[in-house]
Amino acid sequence: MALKEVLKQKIEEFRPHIQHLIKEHGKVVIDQVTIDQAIGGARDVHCLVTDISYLDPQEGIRFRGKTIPETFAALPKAPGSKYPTVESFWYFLLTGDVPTQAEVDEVLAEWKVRQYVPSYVWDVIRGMPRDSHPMAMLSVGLLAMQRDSKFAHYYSSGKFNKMTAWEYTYEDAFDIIARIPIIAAFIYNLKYRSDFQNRIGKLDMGANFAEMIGQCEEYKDVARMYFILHSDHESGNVSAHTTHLVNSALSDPYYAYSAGLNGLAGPLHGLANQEVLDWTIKFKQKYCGAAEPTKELVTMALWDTLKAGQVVPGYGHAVLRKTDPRYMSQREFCLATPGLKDDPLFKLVSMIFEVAPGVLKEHGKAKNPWPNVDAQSGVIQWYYGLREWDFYTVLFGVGRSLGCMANITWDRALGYALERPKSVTVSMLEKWGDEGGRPEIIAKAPTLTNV
Ligand code: HAX
Repeated sequence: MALKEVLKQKIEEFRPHIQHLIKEHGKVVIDQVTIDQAIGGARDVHCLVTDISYLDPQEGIRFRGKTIPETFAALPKAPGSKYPTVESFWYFLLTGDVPTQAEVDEVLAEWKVRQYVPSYVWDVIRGMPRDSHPMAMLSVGLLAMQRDSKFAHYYSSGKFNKMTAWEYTYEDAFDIIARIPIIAAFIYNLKYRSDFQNRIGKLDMGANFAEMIGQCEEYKDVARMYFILHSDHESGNVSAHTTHLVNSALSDPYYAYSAGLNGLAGPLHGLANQEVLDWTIKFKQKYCGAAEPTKELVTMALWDTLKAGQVVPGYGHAVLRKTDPRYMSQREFCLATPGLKDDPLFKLVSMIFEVAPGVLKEHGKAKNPWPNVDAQSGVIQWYYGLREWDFYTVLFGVGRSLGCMANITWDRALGYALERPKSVTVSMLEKWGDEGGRPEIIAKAPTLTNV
């Protein structure tokens, strides 16, 4: 059965769960919000719903209930590779089912049809100053295609129906995922090379991307692994949440993911991967000179960073309280890749991994002193000769499109509402602080004990 039909069946089976929850348990309390959470970025407030992935603070991410190693083991692999294709992962993320090879081939064939990028997109990106950040180019390139949105056309057709709206989100999602690696490769070649060729061959997404940016055979697995690992991290992170929020106004997926990419471009979020490389290379230049890096020098550099009031990029996380399994997965890739495991930069990043958690614990601020995904990802790109580190967040953005598009397809299918939390003023908070809580909540306090 075609993917859209499988999804349709699953959506119809799943919808009654949402209707039942709202009707039977709609007023059950699942969290409370404190003043420090209201001021502190809603950290740990349980008020978003997604079934695409779940992030446990100790265990890390599960995609559709599977850990990273389980996901990699379960999915059909690319020909001659230990890694699954991105196509198989997309099927899995969207449906929760491990696809057969025939189902993967269908996705691949569909992406081939959809990955044509209109030529005006190249003109728009070419028209930007060449020193524009590649994330700005990616976001603009995607937004430029908004006129192609099937969702937007459907909405303005006068026949809009909430029950079928997801089908148009799905169409846009497929188009965006098929096109975004092509745009990313174009940006890479425009900025750093000069021979862009839009190779729409028979290859899967990872392999095709590797070829488009002139990479070697081995890099095909790097691209597959990278896009899958960066795809989704439940829905509260800035890129996924922004995409969800913008889409909740029924802005189409082009508007929504362009906004999500702008959030991903923040140094506390996806841009941290370029910051890690920048920090590491500058560390070598400033502290080591011709000498080999040592743990003492790394410790000194970390403290200098912290004393200057800066964050150590690639360390810490808003939810995780242990080493990010996405970090470990990439580290394992490095250890299993002959030249890479002896690469000086990988050895330095491993040394930072040995030292930084202790320094951050002693510093005493970061709730999580362990590395996140971004601490490891740049080293792999660097090793394969992709040394323009301002491009690294674009790679993240290609991968993150999978999670964001799967999420908003389901958002529309389940009719999730316009997102609109309530604001309060500082003087209200001061009053409620003095009074021990908001009066309406204090009055209902006994129910909170059920939390
Ligand atoms: N270095 C130094 N200080 C850090 C720190 C780090 N790596 N991580 C957290 N802190 C500090 C915070 O700045 C904060 O200080 P203030 O009280 O002075 O504001 C304090 O520790 C408490 O922060 P937290 O509760 O532990 O962390 P947050 O949830 O507020 O923020 C961040 C999570 C990931 C943004 C944070 O750990 C950070 O800035 N890390 C470095 C940047 C980074 O690696 N970002 C990528 C995260 C993963 C991701 O989203 N990838 O896309």
